[in-house]
Amino acid sequence: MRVLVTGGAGFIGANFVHQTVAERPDVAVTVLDKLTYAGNLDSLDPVKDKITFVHGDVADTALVDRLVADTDLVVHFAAESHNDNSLHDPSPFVQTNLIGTFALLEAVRKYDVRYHHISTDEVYGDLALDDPAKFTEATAYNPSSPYSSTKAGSDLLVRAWVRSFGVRATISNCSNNYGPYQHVEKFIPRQITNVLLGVRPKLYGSGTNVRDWIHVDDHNRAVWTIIDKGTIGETYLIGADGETDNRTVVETVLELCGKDPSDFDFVTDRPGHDLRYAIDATRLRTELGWQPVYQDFRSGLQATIDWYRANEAWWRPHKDATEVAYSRTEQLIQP
Ligand code: NAD
Ligand code: TDX
Repeated sequence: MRVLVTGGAGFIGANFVHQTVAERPDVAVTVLDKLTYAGNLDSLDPVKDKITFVHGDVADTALVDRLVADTDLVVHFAAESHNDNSLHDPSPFVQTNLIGTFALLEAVRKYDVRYHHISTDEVYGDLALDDPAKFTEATAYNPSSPYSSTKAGSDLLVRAWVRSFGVRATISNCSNNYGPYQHVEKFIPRQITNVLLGVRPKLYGSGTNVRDWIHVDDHNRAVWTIIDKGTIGETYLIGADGETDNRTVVETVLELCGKDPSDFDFVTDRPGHDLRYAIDATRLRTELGWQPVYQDFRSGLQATIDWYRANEAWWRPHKDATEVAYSRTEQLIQP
């Protein structure tokens, strides 16, 4: 089977490529990636002799047409993925997340190629902290940020291309991922690398916001499960019951690094900051038989800290520029 993985030099896509090369010797992987600030070829170094890498843009219709004509499956990870960036400059989010998805959909439609669309739980907006509800496949779309609204729009394009043109597509909406190769702009790697460098972690607002953490390998195994067993045209939510508030995450990182768990700072909150995400993955578990391997967030976090400690050469070149960008808008506040 030939698979075109878009965004394969990013966090989740690179882990998907590693897992696929290790566990599916019958699959030939081609990665299409623009290598934006978030893409890193070093993340593919361990598998570089076993895959084909194409440097290019998912919105480049001629290139996408040529690559899709020559594949059996497209798994579309490529996106602008950081909420904070989308608040400063939404333009690349509209271009890549909407126009890029449109280009892929037109190509898979033309060549009748199976397509899996990677999306996020943020398309559903947020939940109150004390609400017993979780997101399900039936929850109405209500995105908050430029990032999540462009992801929601891209999901809707996929649904329309399934219904109007018979495109053979599935969609997955996953909760917050953690694990190796995640860019240091994101919450968990930012705080781990801060602590490793002796810098105090930074919590937005009151630190009470809740995210539903899942290990990236569990996300990617769920994606393969949906490709193997999912029903065309359907959406599946992916989550591992990992609800944790941000303050607890920071305290746990500090503790696992042997530091004082209260040694962090509060900084200005993200505008429009979603309060809580929570996924009900019953459908994926019962209909398709998927279960997460990483059931214990604390041990998954420990393994992730160990990875960042052992792979400073991977993240150190990107750390200073990331922190300079944050320092332009971030200010210390009292709790
Ligand atoms: P990332 O920012 O780490 O990686 C994105 C990759 O896409 C990079 O390699 C980048 O170079 C590439 N890219 C960006 N624009 C491109 C373009 N126009 N053409 C080709 N390549 C381009 O993102 P991630 O965290 O790995 O997220 C991957 C996907 O998973 C995204 O679609 C995101 O919305 C979704 N998702 C992420 C999470 C999470 O917690 N990180 C959770 C749920 C869903
Ligand atoms: O320094 C920080 N301090 C802080 O308190 C950063 C970077 C973040 N935060 C908070 C904001 C969020 O409540 O931590 C939480 C997680 O933040 P991010 O890592 O930026 O993730 P989030 O905005 O929740 O979105 C992530 O999950 C869903 C991914 O970036 C998206 O691509 C995915 O769709």
